[in-house]
Amino acid sequence: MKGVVVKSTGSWYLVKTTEGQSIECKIKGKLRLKGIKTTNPVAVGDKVVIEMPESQGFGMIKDVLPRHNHIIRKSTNLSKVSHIIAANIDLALLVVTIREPRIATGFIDRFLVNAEAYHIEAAIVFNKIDIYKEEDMGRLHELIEIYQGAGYKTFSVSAKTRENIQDLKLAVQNKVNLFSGISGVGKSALVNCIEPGLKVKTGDISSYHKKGKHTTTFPEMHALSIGGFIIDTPGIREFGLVEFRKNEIAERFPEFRRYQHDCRFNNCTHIHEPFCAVKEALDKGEIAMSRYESYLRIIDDDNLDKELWEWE
Ligand SMILES: Nc1nc2c(ncn2[C@@H]2O[C@H](COP(=O)(O)OP(=O)(O)OP(=O)(O)O)[C@@H](O)[C@H]2O)c(=O)[nH]1
Ligand SMILES: [Mg+2]
Ligand SMILES: [Zn+2]
Repeated sequence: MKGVVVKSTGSWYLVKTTEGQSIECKIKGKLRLKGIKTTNPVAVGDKVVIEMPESQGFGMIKDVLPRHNHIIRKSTNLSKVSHIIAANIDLALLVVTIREPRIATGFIDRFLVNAEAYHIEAAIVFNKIDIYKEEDMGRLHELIEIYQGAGYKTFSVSAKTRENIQDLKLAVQNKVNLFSGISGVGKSALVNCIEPGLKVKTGDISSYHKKGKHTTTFPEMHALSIGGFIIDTPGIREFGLVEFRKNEIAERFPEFRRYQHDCRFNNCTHIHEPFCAVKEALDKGEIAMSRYESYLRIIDDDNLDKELWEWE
């Protein structure tokens, strides 16, 4: 039988078969994927082949079909072992809020660099617009301008009042969507909004107090009645970019890509070289200063540097 992994707790996997059955499964013996060292050989979104031995009440995953992409998290920045968050994603949505908890642009930019590296389309969802004060609205419009200018879709929604949920629904329809973001931004609340029948557990706002506790503890894939799926994930704190080379980073900023061919030097780092088209675009306001600063910060990352010596 074939199916897709919709939930994984580490030792157990819930597989939805092509016939629509949900079967609890374990992994068969030494199922290992070539190339990547991971703590989990099978992730949510994986398409798998399972068998059901007569004598036992659960299935066995015996093969994982080739992935068209996957998104990885490192347990720590220096760790060599990665954890696959999800596989076969069509659209990665970063859910953020201007308030409760407040977003840092550096976090958004690292997320986007990651998605670009995996060649996964990304978009940004600003949630909780119902509680934004006037200055938050100003910040919201600033951020929308920055990210739409860089080439990303943005959504400004409220899971509470359902404002603009219809736009988000259209964007996720018939796709496998990954909902990412720090704890407490309302990822699960948005899943419930898009598919009201689900009743996914959401957090209690009084217990968040900036730091946020994790309400969702395992990635889980939910089927949508309009077609498609949403993979709801536990909150993440940061994105390690350790496997990147310095000269790869600029490539992951789509608005830099538009200019870099006009730089005088073809190995231009866009930092100190003369006749740099990226810096000229920055001076003209065609590239946002906050994006350029994120680029510099990522390039300066000590961990990234250390890793560079091993990779080059
Ligand atoms: N005012 C307001 N509150 C919201 C909105 N969306 C979510 N919340 C509240 O924010 C809190 C956190 O929501 P969750 O959906 O549990 O957040 P999450 O991102 O899934 O968090 P984790 O599962 O811990 O990663 C809950 O108390 C929600 O009721 C919104 O649009 N407006
Ligand atoms: Mg959640
Ligand atoms: Zn340049």
